[in-house]
Parts: sequence; structure tokens; C-alpha cells
Amino acid sequence: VSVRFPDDFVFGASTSAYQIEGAWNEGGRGESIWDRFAHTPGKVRDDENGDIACDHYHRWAEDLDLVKRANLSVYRFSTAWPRLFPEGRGARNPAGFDFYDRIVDGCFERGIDPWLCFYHWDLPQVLQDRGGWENRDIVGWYADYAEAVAEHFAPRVKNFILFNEPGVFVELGYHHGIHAPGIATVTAQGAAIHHVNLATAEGLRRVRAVAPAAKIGTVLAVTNYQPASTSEADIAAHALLDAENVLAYGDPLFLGTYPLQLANIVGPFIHDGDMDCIRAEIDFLGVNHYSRMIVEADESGLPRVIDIRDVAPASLMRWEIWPRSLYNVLVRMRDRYGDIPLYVCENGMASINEVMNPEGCRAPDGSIADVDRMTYLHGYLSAAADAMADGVDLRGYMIWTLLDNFEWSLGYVMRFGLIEVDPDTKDRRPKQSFHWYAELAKTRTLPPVVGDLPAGTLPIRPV
Ligand code: IFM
Repeated sequence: VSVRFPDDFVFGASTSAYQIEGAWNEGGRGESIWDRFAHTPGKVRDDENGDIACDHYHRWAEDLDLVKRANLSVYRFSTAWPRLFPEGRGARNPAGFDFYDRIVDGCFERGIDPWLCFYHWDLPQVLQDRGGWENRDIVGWYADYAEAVAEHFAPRVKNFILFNEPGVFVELGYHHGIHAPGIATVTAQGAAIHHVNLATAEGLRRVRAVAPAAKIGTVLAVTNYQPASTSEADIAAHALLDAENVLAYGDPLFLGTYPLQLANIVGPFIHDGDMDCIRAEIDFLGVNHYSRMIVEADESGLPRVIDIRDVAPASLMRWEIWPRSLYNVLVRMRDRYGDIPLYVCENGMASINEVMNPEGCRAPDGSIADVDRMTYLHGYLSAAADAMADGVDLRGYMIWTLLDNFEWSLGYVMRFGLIEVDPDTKDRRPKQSFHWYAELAKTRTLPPVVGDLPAGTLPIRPV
């Protein structure tokens, strides 16, 4: 039975500034924590960085042409805070505003709806020098920034996103130290969690005031964590990881509470009155989802994700490919937080074949025949349709991502794009999944996946 999405369901693509723009020191842009981190030897795989990335800063028109060619009605991008406010606060950088004006106007010229995300991890370094997300003052710094951006781009931009995946930048950047700014303490983790949540609520109020007609949402990374066993230790470890990564942000936003597991971590940073103003009446919730993760307790009882690469289908990220997990998280968000409109704001995969078997997945015309990605997308989109059939108010799907790009501490080896980017010339070449996704966006019906998975690929389990 073919799966058909409703006429008002939107298909789009998501990107983020640091991962594609490049031009890190052009056009008056200030330094971000990702510039500093990536320029520090040993922090990023092969010491790669986003200095040039996909050179989207110069090639943006070509990229928007590709979005149009893919029949997408939505382009989700993020503004780089240090490109707009090189000092983090105070003086604006007119060239930065001009750049995003070109993106927004360029979208309209092509019949694309631009969705603007204020924060996809590239904090101005000057603000990190003052403590970054550990400093409670960041609530005001962020709200001032988001308000200024919203004021400039509304009413042209009709959909704003407050944060992309706070759980990921806090956990990896302030708790485990493997992302910028590279801090690894529980104190930093607790402070950052609470300040991001206060910033979400305050940001919403301030953006709402200057863009009353806009839809304002935020985006959470919602992994489908499952305990490895019914042992008390595994269940507790699972609950802690789920609390740190998912509920730490969803619960304050929708319920005005923190999960019990975080009481000692976040508690010290909560001031009187905070919990009365931490809820935010957002208009939609973005769900970024890639995978299920099975969690066990390590020797000290702390959560550890089991590496399933050798026993289950997985992407190059070692993330399990199990489409049912998307159904699970969409239903969970609805059941826990109520009937708010949902959008999948990221979903996609880094192909093993493209890196380990590059010649084996080239079509005769030289393009990448990414049957694994199309199979992945077919499975996850079918799961999304199942969730809708079960009453989840899912309004759209934005793939991660348009272009092969800078995958943070893993550099350029993880290729999530619908479009291959030549590492030297930066020339763009659509993969077969690009055409597959364009067909879906045009017909709203899931196209069949034609072609065989390269030999040796573990089969993707059905939903
Ligand atoms: O590339 C990232 C993106 O920046 C945030 N969500 C997950 C993607 C893949 O890891």
C-alpha cells in the first residue's frame, strides 16, 4: 500500500550555519566557540574545521536553487550569532544581516518558506569567555539576540525556532567536553541545562512581542532510549540518560518541572520564581530523531549506550537503523506533552557505503546511488505516517540534510547530505536520494526504493 501525506504536510531540508557557511572570518563575522574548538589541535577528527565548510556563504544561490529543484517548500537554516553580533551583544554587523536577508529573499524568489533557527550551537567566543551557558546572564544575552533577529526578519519569516537540540550541545559541550566549548563537569552541565531552559522561555516571550504573527517553536533531539534489561541498574541508568538528554528540556517547557533524576544536577541553579516562568507556550515542537539507543549501567552505575554496529543495521555514526523508533518518539511527545503540532526537523543518515565502499555505490552517471539512504528514509517516513494514522499531529518533515557538511567533532567523514560536495572544488552533485526525495515532495506519496543495497550491508529491518 503506498503511503500518501496530506496536501498541507510540508517537506523541507534542514541545515545549520557553522556546518555549511564557511567564511568564518569574512564579512565582519566574529569568532564562535566552534572556530576556537576546531582550531585547537586534537579536538576534531583529522583537525578539520568549518573555515570553508561547503562555502555556502558564497554559493547560497546555487544551494537555494537545489532546494527548489528538490520541490521542497521549506528551508530550515540557522543564523550564526557571531555573524550578526560579532561581540555577542551591542553593535550589529550589517554585512551579516545582509547575508541572511539574501537567504530569506532568495527563498521567497524560489517559492520556498524560510524557517529561521536562532541557535544551532555557534555561540560567540566572547560570550563563552564570560562563562557561556554556565553564566546566568546568558538568558538576557540570548533573549536580546533572538529579539533583534526576529524584529529584523519578521514578518517576512513566519516560523522561528528558538534552539536546535539543547540536549546535544549541553551534554556534548558542557558535560562530556567532546564538542565546543569542551567543558566536562556536572556543575557546568546543571547550570547550562537550567539557563537554556530559562532562555527558551524568555526568548519566546521576547520574540512573541516583536513577531506576534509568527509561529515560534523549539527543536529537541529525541532519541528512543530503551533499557538493556529489566535489572534495576539498567533501568536507573536508562532513566538518567533519558532525563539528561530529553526530559531535561521537554519537562520544564511543557510541564514546568524537572525530572527527579536531575534534582541534584540542576537544583543548585534554580532561583526562587524560576519554575513559575520556565514553561513556554510554544506553537510547535520540532523533533529531531535518528535512532533507538539501548542503555545499560556501566561498572559505576552510570549510563552507557551499547554499540550495536555488529549486531544490527546501523549508519556510519553507529546509530541503529530501526524506523519504529521514530513512531515511538512522536507518540511519546504527544502522550507526555499534549497535542501540540509536531514537525520532524531532522532525520537522515550518514551512509557507511559512501565512505567504505565509494566505488560500489556510484551509478553509471557518476552520481552516488545511495540505496541505503533511500531505504532508511522510506522506513522512517513510513513510521511517521503510522504515527499520524494513530492521531499524532505531525505537520511536516525536514530531512537532515541538504549537503554533505561539517559533522562537528567528526569532521567531514559523516555524509548526511542529499547532495555530495566535492572536498576540493566544492562542486555540488545530487545523489540518487535527492531525486527520490524530490519525487516524494512532488507527489506526497512515498516512492518505492529501486536498486540493491551494496553487498555486505546489513539489512534494514521493516517498521
Ligand atoms: O549534524 C547534526 C546536527 O547539527 C544536529 N543534529 C544531528 C545532526 C547529525 O549528527
